[in-house]
Amino acid sequence: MNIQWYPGHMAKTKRLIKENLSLVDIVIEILDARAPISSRNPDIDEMIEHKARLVVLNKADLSDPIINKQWKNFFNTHYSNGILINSMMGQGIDEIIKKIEKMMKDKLEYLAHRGRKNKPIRCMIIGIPNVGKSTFINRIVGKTSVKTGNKPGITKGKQWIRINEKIELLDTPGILWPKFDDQNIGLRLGWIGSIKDEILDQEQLAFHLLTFLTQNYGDLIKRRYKINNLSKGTLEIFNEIALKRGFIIKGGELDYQRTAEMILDEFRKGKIGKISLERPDKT
Ligand SMILES: Nc1nc2c(ncn2[C@@H]2O[C@H](COP(=O)(O)OP(=O)(O)OP(=O)(O)O)[C@@H](O)[C@H]2O)c(=O)[nH]1
Ligand SMILES: [Mg+2]
Repeated sequence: MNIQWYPGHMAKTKRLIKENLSLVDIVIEILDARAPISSRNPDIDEMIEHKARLVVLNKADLSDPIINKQWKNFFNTHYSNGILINSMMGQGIDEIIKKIEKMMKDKLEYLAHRGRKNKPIRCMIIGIPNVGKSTFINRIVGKTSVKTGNKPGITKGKQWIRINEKIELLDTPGILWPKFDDQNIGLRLGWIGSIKDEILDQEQLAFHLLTFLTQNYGDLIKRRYKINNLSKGTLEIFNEIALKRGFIIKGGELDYQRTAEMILDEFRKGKIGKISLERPDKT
């Protein structure tokens, strides 16, 4: 499965980030807690240079709690910060505001000293498509200020949002990188819904996901799809799931497309269970 994707708007977003960088104090890099390495843009270090950075692992409600802790330690060790959050429900959001204020303490004091209290700290939110940037902003602001959606490519341009008298955020469109050297990165990005479904073969994507899940989260697959024996191979398991769900097309054939979409959808919504696709000790 060859995954290559770099539409024009990605190049535009990269320019947008570069052009606005001088206006911001902190870059908030949002990663997907299920795949913190694959969801990290390798160009980011080069793009944001020495700007202060806060690493946020979003969708921590969908990932494996044990591995979440390991990632938190990993990012705290290597990048001096890493906060686990759930933008849907708001967990971890307060910690972020405190962290931003702490990181910018000197600047806030300096501005207050100069009598320029109303100049806010500006944070740019960046991350790959569908990672939850806009949801995070809405949660932090406490109301729907920007559009969100369960597919990539929702945010089209930049937008400034004031969260309180001290902090202003800049929402940006999701950005992916030109090519995925490692096939597994492409797969994980497909699984978490950061690559448009239309350009990927859903059956292959789901088949690979099911293989990963039976190998790493076998008990969850057994429980969700009532499978007793996982040793029979992915194809057989896939067929069994299709049959159990009654996904059959005219003539009695199994509906692979529908089964594939269902497995991907259930994984993305966390219905199979709390699953991490990457762990720090395997990178
Ligand atoms: N379970 C869960 N879902 C989340 C979380 N944050 C965001 N989502 C969902 O993820 C989907 C994508 O959210 P958006 O905020 O639109 O993502 P985005 O990064 O702004 O996406 P683009 O604008 O397309 O780059 C939506 O369906 C959100 O409801 C989270 O912490 N947990
Ligand atoms: Mg968005």
